[in-house]
Amino acid sequence: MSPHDRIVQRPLQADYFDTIWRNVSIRITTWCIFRLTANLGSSTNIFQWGVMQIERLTLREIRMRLKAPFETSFGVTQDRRILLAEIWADGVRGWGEITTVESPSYNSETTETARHIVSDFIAPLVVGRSFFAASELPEALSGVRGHYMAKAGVENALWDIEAQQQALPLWKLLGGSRAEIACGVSLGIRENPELLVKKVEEELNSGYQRIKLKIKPGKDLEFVASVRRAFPDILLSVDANSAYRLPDAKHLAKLDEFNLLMIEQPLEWDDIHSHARLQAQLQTAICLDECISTERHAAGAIESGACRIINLKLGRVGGHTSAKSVHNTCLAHNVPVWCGGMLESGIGRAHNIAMSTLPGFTLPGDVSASRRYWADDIIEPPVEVSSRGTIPAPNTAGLGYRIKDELIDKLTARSRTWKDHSLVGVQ
Ligand code: OSB
Ligand code: MG
Repeated sequence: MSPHDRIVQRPLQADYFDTIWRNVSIRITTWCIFRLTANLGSSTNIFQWGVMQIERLTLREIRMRLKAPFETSFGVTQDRRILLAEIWADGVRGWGEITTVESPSYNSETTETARHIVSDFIAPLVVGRSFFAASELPEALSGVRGHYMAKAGVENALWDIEAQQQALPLWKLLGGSRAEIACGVSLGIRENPELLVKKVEEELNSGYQRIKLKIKPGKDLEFVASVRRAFPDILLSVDANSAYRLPDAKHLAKLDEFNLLMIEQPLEWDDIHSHARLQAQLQTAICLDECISTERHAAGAIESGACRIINLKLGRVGGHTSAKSVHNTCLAHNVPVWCGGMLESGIGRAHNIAMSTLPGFTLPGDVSASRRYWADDIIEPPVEVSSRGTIPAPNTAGLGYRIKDELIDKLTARSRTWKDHSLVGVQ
């Protein structure tokens, strides 16, 4: 019998099972190698397999009143409607904040659009599923276009869970490299320059390292000139929240004489190209905020010369996974980043602190003390800023702050819970 005959005579079925078995074992081996390397990259314990089975998601809207109204070029805010995502996986609870404002005036999202998107699309895609890592969320939610803040609130809650499962502070899980972060403040538009100068003095006395002034047409040059005259050497910047247009270039160039660290988002919220044309006419660095929602936006803005600095907001870019990739692109291009704020409650603030420990955050951010915003924050201890204008990164697992459940219940205006009904015994 020739070898060829032997092959032909082998029962067909055995061949078939052989192929299947080989396929299955290759898949299992590949999966094991993938898991081990993934764990090597993300954790100190390579035997920690960390599957997160999402048992429950509660989306609640809390109402919180800012201590003082905050005025930007797009309006005045005092009463906040904040969405919180509370997620349970394998008996561990994680929290995320959806950092929308109430109207579509900063970007196109609102608290109400985020509630719709989480309720009708994100929750059904997430509850009952298992994830090896929070970084899988962007792929799982890729069928939902845009709505970055809605996605971020949910993804960030999973990052909190993953950090707790690995017994790591969130900032360490993210790859943070600094034990404290540098803080600045963002000051709303004031009635007159004298009031603004008084407020700046107060914040400098508290230790803040950088002052940012909100500006709009008619409330710009005179205000900036007064502050610069009173404090010739401080780190000073301005934020226009898209209040100007390219034909205003000559007017904006008058800001050059005030030695500002940056002009943040002078032109329209979705227009990177015009910022490149404006940057060519200014000495002062442009910093983009509203324009940057993805790593591709960041790369495009940097390569086209639309900005020299990027304000990185965790919600605006869709959560920690995307934030890390925007951060990495900026670092690779030597573009400094800093952490922006969205008048967050303590939960969003704690996530901002964790992100700000990444190595590319080389400028003071808009992350400041809880007491500047709230009479009673929803985390304990509240975020406090040292007399050197820094916040230490917490050393306990996860977000690193205790969540004040009772207070959150009291502030809750509405809430909805999704459960994995295939799990027995889940309340
Ligand atoms: O443009 O950075 C902004 C607040 C709401 C919306 C947009 C912005 C801001 C702030 C406040 O500047 C930053 C903070 O103190 O949280
Ligand atoms: Mg801004």
